[in-house]
Amino acid sequence: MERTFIAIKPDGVQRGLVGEIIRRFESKGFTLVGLKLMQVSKELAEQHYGVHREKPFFPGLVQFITSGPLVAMVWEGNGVVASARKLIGATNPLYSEPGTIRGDFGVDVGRNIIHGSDAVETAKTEIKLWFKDEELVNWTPANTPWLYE
Ligand code: 3AN
Repeated sequence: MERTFIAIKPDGVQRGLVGEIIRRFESKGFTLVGLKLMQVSKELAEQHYGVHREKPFFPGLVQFITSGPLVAMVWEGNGVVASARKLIGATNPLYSEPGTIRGDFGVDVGRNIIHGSDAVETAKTEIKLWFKDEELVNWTPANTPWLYE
């Protein structure tokens, strides 16, 4: 079963959106297999956003991600990587559709509430970066026969 890495960034935590965001993933039918509240180190932030190292917004992004508690999660389900990106919405919340997390709750690309892996391979790398194997739980929710044919 496919898995993706999702992080509620410090703005989402400070704004009290943790419950709302988890509810959206649960209601959709995805399974939570990893969850922790953490203060992110500069090293982890720089590794996670390594592809953006040369971008002008990189220092501000690292500063922001390390500025307060963040909720790191792994969600599992059929096509969860692409589906989570749809639930999250476009990178710039001003262009995210209403009904998406960023579309409903954000106005600034530098404060876009949530991160979701952009591809299955990226998800594998990010899950390894953020979680130890023993922090992930393999389980099958009781409602599975009502979610999958
Ligand atoms: P996404 O998070 O939708 O995959 P990326 O990977 O292009 O978007 O960007 C990673 C993060 O970098 C974004 N979530 C956002 O926080 C930040 N970011 C991207 N573009 C900008 C920008 N022009 N100004 C400030 N921050 C940005």
